[in-house]
Amino acid sequence: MPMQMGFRWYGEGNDQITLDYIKQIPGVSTIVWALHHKMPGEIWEEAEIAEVMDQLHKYGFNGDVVESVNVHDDIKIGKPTRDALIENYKVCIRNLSKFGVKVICYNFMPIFDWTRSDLFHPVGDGSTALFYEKGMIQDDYNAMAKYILDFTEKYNMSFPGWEPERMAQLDRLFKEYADVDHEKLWANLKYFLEAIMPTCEECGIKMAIHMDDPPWDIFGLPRLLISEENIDRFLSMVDHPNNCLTLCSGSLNADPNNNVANVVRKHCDRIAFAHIRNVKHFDNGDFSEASHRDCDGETGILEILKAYHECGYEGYIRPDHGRHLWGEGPGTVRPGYGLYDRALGIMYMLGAWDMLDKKAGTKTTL
Ligand code: DNO
Repeated sequence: MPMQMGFRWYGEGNDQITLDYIKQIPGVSTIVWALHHKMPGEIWEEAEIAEVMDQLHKYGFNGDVVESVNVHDDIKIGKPTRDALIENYKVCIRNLSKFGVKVICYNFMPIFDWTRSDLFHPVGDGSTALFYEKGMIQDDYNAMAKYILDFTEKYNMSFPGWEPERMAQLDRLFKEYADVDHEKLWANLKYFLEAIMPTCEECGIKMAIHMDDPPWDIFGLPRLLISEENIDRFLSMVDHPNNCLTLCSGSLNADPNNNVANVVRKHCDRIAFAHIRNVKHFDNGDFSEASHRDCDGETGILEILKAYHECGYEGYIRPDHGRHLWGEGPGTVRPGYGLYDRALGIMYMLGAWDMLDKKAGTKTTL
């Protein structure tokens, strides 16, 4: 099975980009989807899954990859309620497998998912992109959350991982995480994975943990998937073929010391899902997201693609955040998830991939 190209889609009535538009991008076979109305811990019902699958199949897409089935904070904190929540997670795995899902992307970041200080920052060419100003993500988590939530409220959209119901309880959540240090979070991650691995094996589903974004502790909360060393630890901690990675190049390389191509070469068989995102670094620790073109950032996009090609990568890949172009902006597009730059990203990746095929005398049919 060759690698498959995916495109993230937020669902009917929840994404301005329609499936018939996505269909016109060359090479896309997989829609990366989720039931975005579900809170962490809730069961994904079969009928709800079937409805989305029918929409995808009508266009000839598969729905092999779900991003994300979010993990409840009680599991991350290690509260006594976690066992019942893990049982619910297993039901989700079983239900998804009945409709052919192969990969579940998730993350194990305490409280916050991806974190940025500016969602539409000028890139300098008339477009905008997600931006992280280090100085602004220091002490005041309420201010940062308010910025994101005001945005979602103003434009009547929700962001996965930023559920207003959960965000309304930030102070309580921070208290509950007070004694969760790195080691405790590792132990809770291990407990969760060991509990679900038999179900994953039985269902043929790979659990693919997303890198922490950004890859360092924020607001005093521990983060684990932040470096090659910690990825090694994660994979050997639960050394099971269904325990895999969503290797997000941009999240990992937000720390410029991380060499993503090295991780690909070392762990290719455990990467179920590849996110390709480019990052431009500034000396003071700030970073901006950039086009997928190699020279527009420092993530090493070509070297990463070369590593995947050399390893005979057989997983799913998708362009990750792009810039907002040609009239895309607040209210018309989800930050990072416009149509145009992600489509350009796919063409860039396929161009590189076709050339790698040509050089190696191989052929990938996408
Ligand atoms: C941001 C995404 C993340 C990712 C989750 C996975 O755009 O990369 O929100 O989907 O962290 O659980």
